[in-house]
Amino acid sequence: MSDGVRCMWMRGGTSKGAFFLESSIPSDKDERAKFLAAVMGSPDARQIDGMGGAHPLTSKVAVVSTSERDDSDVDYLFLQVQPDTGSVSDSQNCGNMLAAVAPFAIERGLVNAEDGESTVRIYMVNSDSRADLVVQTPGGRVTYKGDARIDGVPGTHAPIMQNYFGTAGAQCGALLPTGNQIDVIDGVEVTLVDNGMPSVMLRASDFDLTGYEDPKEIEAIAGLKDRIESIRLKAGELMGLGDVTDQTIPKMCLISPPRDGGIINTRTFIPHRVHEAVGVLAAASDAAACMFPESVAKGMAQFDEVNPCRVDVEHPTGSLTVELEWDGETVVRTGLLRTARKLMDGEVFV
Ligand code: NQM
Repeated sequence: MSDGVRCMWMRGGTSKGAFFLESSIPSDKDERAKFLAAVMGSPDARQIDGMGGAHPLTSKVAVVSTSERDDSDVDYLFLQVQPDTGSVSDSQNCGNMLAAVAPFAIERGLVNAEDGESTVRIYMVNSDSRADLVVQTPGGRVTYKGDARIDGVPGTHAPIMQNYFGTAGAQCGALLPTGNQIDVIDGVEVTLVDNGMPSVMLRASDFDLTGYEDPKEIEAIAGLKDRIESIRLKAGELMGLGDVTDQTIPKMCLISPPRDGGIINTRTFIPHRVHEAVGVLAAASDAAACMFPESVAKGMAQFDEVNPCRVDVEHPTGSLTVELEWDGETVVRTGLLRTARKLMDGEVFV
């Protein structure tokens, strides 16, 4: 039998996956990809011979190390393992997994905890930007128990506050990568945006959808995935991301008017399966796009002009609250509440 590799399995927000110290996995990129695909049991849509949960949201990896930067305690690299193909991509960041990076860093001794609350300063390698996370640490130990509730996760848990800096244009160079509030691709009006997650906003009604359909219902509509993918490939070029065929960005967000007091309602292709909720940074990007009066959200988005503003992005299983702070031109801070939980600490065998 091969040797086991130390690994913690954690839920971060509405995602879950493997958390490794960088030093415990192969450093060569190809070797690392092979190793992680084997950990998850890919390529195989069911991931039956591995730990993955047969969905992109449960086939995620966080690689954490001590940071050499003055402004950060740890570096976080996010890797997405696609269940069916086994491809491993570093093209995107993941704000849900990020929620668990902070407690993981404390649990593994990379960061010392205070009595009460501890702030972990994280450099996010994928998007070359930073976030400060506040973790509950009574008596200097991480607790996962608490009263915070996030939609898409049953029960309540300890709050983890996330403050992101420098997310506007992190991967595309500008909050509106083409400089336009509207672009037209394949005859469809879109808004291209990057507030930490390159995203394409589309009106659900342009695809004969209400926008309130269940993710499975949307995935089953004949021809829809192909239309969305055709727009995605062109949007990737326009956003300066190059050929995105094998990348997990940009995300494709179908929007419709909010029904529950939120700013907008969403159904997001990530980019091929439809999210059961919404990605954290995807929601941050969607909310930011809504602030532009001529975006595709015109006539749908409901917000007032306070700064920082707090808005709810509606999704299939509830809503996600995003706080945006502006400097007049762009977003300078994005705040989000998440929770996380340690599920397993041990060794994984490939
Ligand atoms: O947008 C899913 C998730 C994500 C990404 C995805 C995320 C984010 O919900 O910050 O968290 O879009 O692939 O975990």
